[in-house]
Amino acid sequence: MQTVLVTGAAGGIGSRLRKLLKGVYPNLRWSDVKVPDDLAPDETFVKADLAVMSEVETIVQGVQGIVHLGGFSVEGPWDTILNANIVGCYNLFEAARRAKVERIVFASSNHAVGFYPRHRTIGIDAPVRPDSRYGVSKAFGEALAQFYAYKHGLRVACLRIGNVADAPVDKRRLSIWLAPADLVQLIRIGLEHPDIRCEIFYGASGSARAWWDNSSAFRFGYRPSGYAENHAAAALAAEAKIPPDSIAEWYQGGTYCSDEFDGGMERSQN
Ligand code: 15L
Repeated sequence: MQTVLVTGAAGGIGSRLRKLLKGVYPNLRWSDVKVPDDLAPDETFVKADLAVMSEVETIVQGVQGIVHLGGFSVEGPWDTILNANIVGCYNLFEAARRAKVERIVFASSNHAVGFYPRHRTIGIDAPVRPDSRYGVSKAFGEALAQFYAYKHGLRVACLRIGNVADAPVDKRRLSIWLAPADLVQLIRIGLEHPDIRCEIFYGASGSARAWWDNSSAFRFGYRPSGYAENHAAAALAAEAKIPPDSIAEWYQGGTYCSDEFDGGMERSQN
């Protein structure tokens, strides 16, 4: 990988990666709809709106790999999700195909499967069960990945990211926390491993309370360095300050499930 494009450079994960990926690939091209506040003089940045195909075509020129973090990163109104995550993700994959990009690492999310109850351990064979319009857009991105991989030969790794932070911030995050260094490890597997075809990995570090069977990532050599339980005391102390929410606490997606909830199927057992 000579040149790697990373979209979403101004976001929370993108801002961390601008430091963590420095020097890993010879040329890094960063992009976002807004210029990052802390852009360094030695960083190559190209502004682009993912919803505008001509702008996406410009940023993908001459790159071999893409880390696609760009889009709206939480639940939002339909128009926002539609433009940033659905149209934007389609434009990214389609422009990548036209430009003969070899690989994409797609930042999917745990919210593509958020409506599984916490007592279930799910692998990558569980059907998507999005908990929000945002989660639906991530499931759409995973479907695009399969389409472009099997139809057009793009190599894609979809990372169902849990929660990237220095440490798990509450009880739910003890099950889904992803240490920044482990995210880098997963991205590098996606961009570099010779056997990547179209894979789904859970973006989680080690956890005694895991809800996900991440053997698909382990098969590709993923060995998480972070261990959530080391931070349990602080996370549980923070949890004690959060108001009770029986729906959020039942499902893996937390408040993404309880927000706007009127489904009646409270606490689905399966
Ligand atoms: C996500 O997908 C979001 O991007 C992030 O902001 C968090 O809400 C995270 O999921 C989470 O579930 O903690």
